[in-house]
Amino acid sequence: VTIKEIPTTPIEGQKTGTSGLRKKAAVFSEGNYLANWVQSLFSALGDESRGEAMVLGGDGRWFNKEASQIILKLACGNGVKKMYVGRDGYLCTPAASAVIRARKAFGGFIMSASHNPGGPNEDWGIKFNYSSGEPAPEKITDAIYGFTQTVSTLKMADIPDVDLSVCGVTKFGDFEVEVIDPVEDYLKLLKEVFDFDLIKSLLSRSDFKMQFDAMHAITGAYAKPIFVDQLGAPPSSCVNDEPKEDFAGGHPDPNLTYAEELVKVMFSASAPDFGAASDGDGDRNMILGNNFFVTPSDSVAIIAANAVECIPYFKSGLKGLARSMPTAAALDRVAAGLGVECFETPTGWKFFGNLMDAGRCSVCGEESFGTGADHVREKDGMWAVLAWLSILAYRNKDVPVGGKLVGVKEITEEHWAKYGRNFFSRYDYEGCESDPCNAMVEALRAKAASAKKGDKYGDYELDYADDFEYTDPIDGSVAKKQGVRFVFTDGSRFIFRLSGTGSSGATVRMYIEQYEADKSKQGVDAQVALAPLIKIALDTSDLEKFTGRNAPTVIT
Ligand code: VG1
Ligand code: CO
Repeated sequence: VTIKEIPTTPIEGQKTGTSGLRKKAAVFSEGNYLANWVQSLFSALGDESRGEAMVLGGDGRWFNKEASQIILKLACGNGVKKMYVGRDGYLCTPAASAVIRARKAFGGFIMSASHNPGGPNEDWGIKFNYSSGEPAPEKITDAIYGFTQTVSTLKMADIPDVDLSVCGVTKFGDFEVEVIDPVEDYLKLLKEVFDFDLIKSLLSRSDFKMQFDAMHAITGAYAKPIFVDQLGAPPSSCVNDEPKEDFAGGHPDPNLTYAEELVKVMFSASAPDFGAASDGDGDRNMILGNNFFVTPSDSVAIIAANAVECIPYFKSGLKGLARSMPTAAALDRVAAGLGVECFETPTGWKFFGNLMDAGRCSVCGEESFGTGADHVREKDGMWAVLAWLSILAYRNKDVPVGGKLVGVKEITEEHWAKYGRNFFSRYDYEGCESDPCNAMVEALRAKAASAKKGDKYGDYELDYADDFEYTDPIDGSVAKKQGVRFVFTDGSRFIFRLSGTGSSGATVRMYIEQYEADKSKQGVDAQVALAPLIKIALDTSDLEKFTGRNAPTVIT
């Protein structure tokens, strides 16, 4: 195979955010934008990836097909020996993590901008994951960024495009491309984690109905093979389950705003018993019951509390739990109950991997609809859905058909009654101008620095305020400026941070949490319970003055 040395010049701004590099698809597909970044990755890896196998897949969005061919040529040109590629370039993010682990690959590429819309006028993204299937740590993403500033030559193999539509092996000299079924390795793993017969006993009941919404994105390729073919659900229980390059013009983010279609069905008189949706790349999930929404912070806590009993993979116990800092502390209460460690990490999945590799974390989650476990090193939407179905199946296994089923709402309320309820809400202000948002966070930082214990904020008394900083307990690396938080003496908090996954402008995220132990007060709507604290957070931040916004674009 001939390797061509193609001259190139650095392109500004190729810095990785919370989860990979994300830009407008038009930017990525222009000139050497993608090739520069991929070449810089190989330069950062040095000889590490030479002679190794790597994995490639993505969420099926526009430009993935062309991008796959560019990446294959660069991989070959930089000495990679073998590439495993999901058929049609498909691999949902957790499946990519599973394939890296199952095939003992050196690492892999995930072509996705996750929950961001797709298409020629929307977003594209790419992420590199290491050999245990985990998103690359900041050390390596910083090194890649360094190389993007000096890259001058692309090492591209002179090979033809590979047909990715059929499984099989194609060889080019010593280099090999194997197109694999995108479901197989992942399904095999899920079968090891869960009791499929137990779940099947629920999904095949005539008195249980579920609706899974793939939002026209990648889990469409997984929904039918798993829920219908393996678990006996009727085909009508999967909707929007054909992956589209532009996600049918939708915004594949499973929350109460963007998963509108599912939310309508689940909050209607004829609602199914269980509803779920996942995002563009299949790592997020939203869980709904009949006329009921489970916040992601509660969801991970409920899964953790029931895992040992209901999920075979955890039968010998949980090693520890972890959540990102803005995630409500419901999980901490479960950890305390189980007598295991609970870690508080910065936002983004990359911080959980070290804890899992060290055998100190079994289940973890984020408030942003991310839930997962140590069977892979990514959050896993399908896994979360199967975990909930396992809990429901277990709780209802002795209920005769036509009897009163224990539902998502009952399970959640029982959980609150036992552990207390952590009211939680997140406000997103999307598409703001960057400069005023940065100024607002700077001002909040200054306020936090000068705030004192005992300061009064309405009825709340300050315990401490800071900009969250995390020291990784395994490798000692430090992540600074991860969110400005004001924490009160009763554990209530508000937090502000700027999104690191957007492709332009700024998104402000405001997180509000308040604990309620009194059972009689737990049934209140979260917006009502949190209203006083929300007002205090908005006043303290001067958000309206800085951003000009008097309402968020998304409320969770
Ligand atoms: C958001 C979420 C974060 C999540 C990240 C990637 O980041 O808040 O919890 O890990 O997206 O999710 P940010 O920086 O925009 O707040 V995904 O589904 O894009 O891989
Ligand atoms: Co995602």
